[in-house]
Amino acid sequence: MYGVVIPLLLLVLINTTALARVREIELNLSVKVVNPDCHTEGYEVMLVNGQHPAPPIQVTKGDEVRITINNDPDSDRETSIHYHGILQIGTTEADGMPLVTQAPIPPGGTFHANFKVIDQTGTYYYHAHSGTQDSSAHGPFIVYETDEDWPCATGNDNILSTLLLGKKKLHEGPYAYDDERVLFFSDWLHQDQQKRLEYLMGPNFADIGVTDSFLINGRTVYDPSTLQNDDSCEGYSAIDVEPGKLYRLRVIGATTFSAMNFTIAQHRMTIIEVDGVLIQPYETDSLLVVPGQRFSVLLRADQPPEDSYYISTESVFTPDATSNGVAILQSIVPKMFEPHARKATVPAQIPAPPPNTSRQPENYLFPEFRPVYPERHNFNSPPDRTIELVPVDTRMPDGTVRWLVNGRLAPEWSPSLIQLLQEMHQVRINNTAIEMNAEGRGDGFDDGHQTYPLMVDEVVDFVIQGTVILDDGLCPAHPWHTHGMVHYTIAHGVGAYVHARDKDIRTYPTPTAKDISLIYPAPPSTAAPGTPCSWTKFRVLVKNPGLWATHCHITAHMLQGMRAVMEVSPEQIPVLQNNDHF
Ligand SMILES: [Cu+2]
Repeated sequence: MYGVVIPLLLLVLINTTALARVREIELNLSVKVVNPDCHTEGYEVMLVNGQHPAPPIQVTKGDEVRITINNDPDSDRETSIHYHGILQIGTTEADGMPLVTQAPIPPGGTFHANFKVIDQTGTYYYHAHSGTQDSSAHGPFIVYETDEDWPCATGNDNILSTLLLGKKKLHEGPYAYDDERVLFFSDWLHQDQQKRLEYLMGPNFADIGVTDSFLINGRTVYDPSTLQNDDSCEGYSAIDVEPGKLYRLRVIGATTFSAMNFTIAQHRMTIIEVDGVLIQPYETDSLLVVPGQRFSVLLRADQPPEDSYYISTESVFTPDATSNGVAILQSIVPKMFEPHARKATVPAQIPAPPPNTSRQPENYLFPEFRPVYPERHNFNSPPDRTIELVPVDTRMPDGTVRWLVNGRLAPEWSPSLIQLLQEMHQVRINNTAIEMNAEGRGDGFDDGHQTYPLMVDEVVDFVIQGTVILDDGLCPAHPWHTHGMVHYTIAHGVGAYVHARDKDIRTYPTPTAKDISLIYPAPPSTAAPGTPCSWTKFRVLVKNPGLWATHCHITAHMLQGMRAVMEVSPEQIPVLQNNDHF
């Protein structure tokens, strides 16, 4: 009998995987009070579908995604959702950047984001891009290579085949593993989200401070004694693994300003993915994750079964910050008729994270990463031109702090740049700004559109210059993110970038496509605020027409102006061609 059933079933499976699917997803945003770290009280934040983290969006490469976003009528704040790392090829209007690719969604409003996930796989996430909402309105966005690579536990369509044929391996590229888990890191502040926004943007802003708790999969415990005294405290997140199996951990750095290093007690990790791109195996026992950055690591559950192992975090670059992000890896032998979930066993004493022996920043930047699929581009070649961005935080006459980029305040288009361009008869790229920049005159900025115009097929290097910040002499790290395009970090250095002297420097022998680059931090100095103190250069091979924000992924910095918009070949942006689209 099986001889008949199985071939039929396989036929069905093969047929379904060949077809791109339409995935319809509804995201309902609303304001709720939550208390994920068992602090004395909860705080008011924006959530997606009432959950934190938000439910994962899972798609297969090539799928068409149709997302409906509803902002609750009682939410009292505008919102928008960005799909971080998804390139939005041909669909800039679905990128979710408020004031740039869309008007913000008002309370009670609805927005439809329709896009295809083209030629991308791996680990991404989605988050609100309005105000400070990204600290809570966020969830994983996973792109599988084929429908067969979906993990069973989270909606594999092939449960029947699993029952009949037994468990099979999951794959991506050359890698195979038994199952996968998500480690979703976020910051938690003991402050209402809207009050935080008012503080950051208002005249009383002093500094962005430190996080109160690191959450792992939406939970930690602020004060471990709560675990004994408060039954309502849900405790730490538990990650269940079966002894002997090989897991892909999808690590998502959804923090809003913290850079954190994490370790898993008694386990080593093999990094295989950075920002959606597969890399050759890289062994480590700790991993720095900065805001917006994702990794996948392979982890073998090879430690004694029926035991628990701490996943612990340590704040990097801000040593006085909390290190209370804790979760528990529990190794459980599955029992046939027992529910799998079990509350993690927590010893009374939470051990301090093990000391990190590789704390020098250069060890965090992984110049040794090598992509699985080699890049054809020669990164030693000169670019067509170089755009230098120098962000400086500045105390304004009204007492607020704003980051000026190349001396300019961040533009605020109303209701959005895309709509302003749509209303024009014809949108032309500013060739003069491009030519002048290529000749070393001007920084490439178009004063008309308040953007940096780029042309498809150009090779453009970006230098992001770190500068000494106000008040404390720090030269902090900035995790810089590009929307709508990948980039390749090719060099970094300390002090000021001087093009004539530094243009040929390369510090990354095998650049890997990414969407987050850490702008190199430097030791504190006595130099005046605004003094250049470190720099990082990344290369963009311009391909995707659209309006693409690029910004520091420390939300406070972005909101205060550390951002710019790349306007790529506007005459080729589909949504600017047919004006009746909107
Ligand atoms: Cu920053």
